Amino acid sequence: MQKTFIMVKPDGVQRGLIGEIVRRFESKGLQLVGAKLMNVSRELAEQHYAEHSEKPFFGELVDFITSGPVFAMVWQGNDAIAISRLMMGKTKPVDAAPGTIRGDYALSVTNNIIHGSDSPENAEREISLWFTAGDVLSFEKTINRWV
Ligand code: RTP
Ligand code: MG
Repeated sequence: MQKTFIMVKPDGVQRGLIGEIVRRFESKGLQLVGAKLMNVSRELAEQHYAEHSEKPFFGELVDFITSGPVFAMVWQGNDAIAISRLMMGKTKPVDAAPGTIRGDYALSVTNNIIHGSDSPENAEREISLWFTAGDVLSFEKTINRWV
């Protein structure tokens, strides 16, 4: 069973899309095992996006992620990382297919609603960066056998 870190970015929170995004993930059959609405410090944003620290858009990206509350989550399920990335859609608005979250709701490469871990290594790193171990639960959903 794989875990992934998913975050509704400040634009998604402001636009009232938390419920829609949680609904899509729940409908897919993934299981929510951790969640919190929170403000993001510059330090946390810089650590989270450390791999992009040399990119020209880094400053804008950190400004954006720290601009308002985000909804941070941990979801689990078979192939949760790849499935979540498919549901999110591509980074560039012109490549994000209709039916995906970005394809349906985002027109901007910066204001793109949602973050999801892109590899098992990054999922592990991001979950431990955003959550303390005790805030990620371990419990069985009996409906799992049906999906
Ligand atoms: P994320 O990490 O937020 O889930 O997005 P991603 O994997 O689809 O894209 P990534 O390459 O990791 O880039 C991280 C975020 O940086 C912003 N970005 N801006 N101006 C640009 O060319 C540019 N490229 C990327 C996006 O907000 C992207 O989500
Ligand atoms: Mg990324």
